[in-house]
Amino acid sequence: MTTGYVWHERYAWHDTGTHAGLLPAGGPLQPYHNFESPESKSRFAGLVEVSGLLDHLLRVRARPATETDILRVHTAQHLERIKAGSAAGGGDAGDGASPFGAGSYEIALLAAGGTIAATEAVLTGQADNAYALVRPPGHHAVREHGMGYCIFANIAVAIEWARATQGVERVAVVDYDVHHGNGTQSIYDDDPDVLTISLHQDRLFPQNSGSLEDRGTGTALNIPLPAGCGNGAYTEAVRRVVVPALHGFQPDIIMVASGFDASANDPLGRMTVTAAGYRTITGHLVQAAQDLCSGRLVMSHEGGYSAVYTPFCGLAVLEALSGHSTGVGDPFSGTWDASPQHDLTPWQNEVIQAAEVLATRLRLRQPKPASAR
Ligand code: 9RB
Ligand code: ZN
Repeated sequence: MTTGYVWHERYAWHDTGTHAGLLPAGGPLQPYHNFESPESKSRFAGLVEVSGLLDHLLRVRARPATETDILRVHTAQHLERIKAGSAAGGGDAGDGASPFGAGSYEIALLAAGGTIAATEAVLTGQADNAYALVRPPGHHAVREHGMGYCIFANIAVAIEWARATQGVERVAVVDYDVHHGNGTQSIYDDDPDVLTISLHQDRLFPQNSGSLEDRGTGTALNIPLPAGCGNGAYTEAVRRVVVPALHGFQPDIIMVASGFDASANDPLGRMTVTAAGYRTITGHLVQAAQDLCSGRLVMSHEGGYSAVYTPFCGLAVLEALSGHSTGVGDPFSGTWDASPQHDLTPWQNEVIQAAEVLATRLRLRQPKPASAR
């Protein structure tokens, strides 16, 4: 299997400023860094190289998205505001929680464009699947503004590029970041050709979206898992809800919002997924892509704030995508894999059961017959 891989050092230069985690520093808050700092992502990129996996991946060059690419998804006002703010030394992308620095406009274009480049590698057959390790993330950004650390909706920009230039028609988005993929969902709320599936911690962020009842006009599927879910709940939800929904939808390509903030060591999420869990989830997605769309699967990096653990979760995902094992494994597995928190509980199962029902009731345009695809 050939797996495309995007990383650009410039992604680490996106400056989210001096914070104390989520909050601006000051008063009683000693300056620290923003949770959304370059560390977890650049250390992931470092491990991809040091583990030797890089030698088994196809390096895909990141390129900036064009204004045309961005404007297929976002308003001109949003683009102009980010461009001007970035040129003036920095600002906030929209919600008071998405700070950016000088030059972040160009870096955000490179993040959206990196996701386009990964998608292009897969659609042109250079790669079977691909991983875009980009920053800033994208899944909270709505058409009119940024949100939750996101500036532009990287995956939506890549989807619209693929639909406008590559003849792609039906796209499924699977979002396993611990936060609700509200931005991607809102962009496709009434589009029967794009299915958005989000697994997330119930009412974490944004606090009032992503409930089971939140279904857009029928093309969104939300699986709001209670805090405390581990590998059991996540892999069951993917196997019993996500995979059947994908089979019902029959996408031309599967896009994945790959955040590692549901991991056992994350400061923002309250879940306990381990590298083994991410490996299993990825295995299910790779299999679904093989069954449905010639293996076409593109992942774009979102959250994940444990600087020490995110790299190993990411490596597990890349190994599962490429089919190559580095032998590095998960040095932390002894700490977390034996935890009873991985067992599926009745209250977790209840949510998954409810979502299983919803997966059979999506309002989707009939797929074209296989002979016409
Ligand atoms: C807002 C605040 C947040 C909370 C969570 C995230 C996670 C993003 C992510 C981002 C920002 C505060 C809106 C604090 O990882 N997504 O995948 N910020 N929340 N103050 N205010 C006004
Ligand atoms: Zn997140």
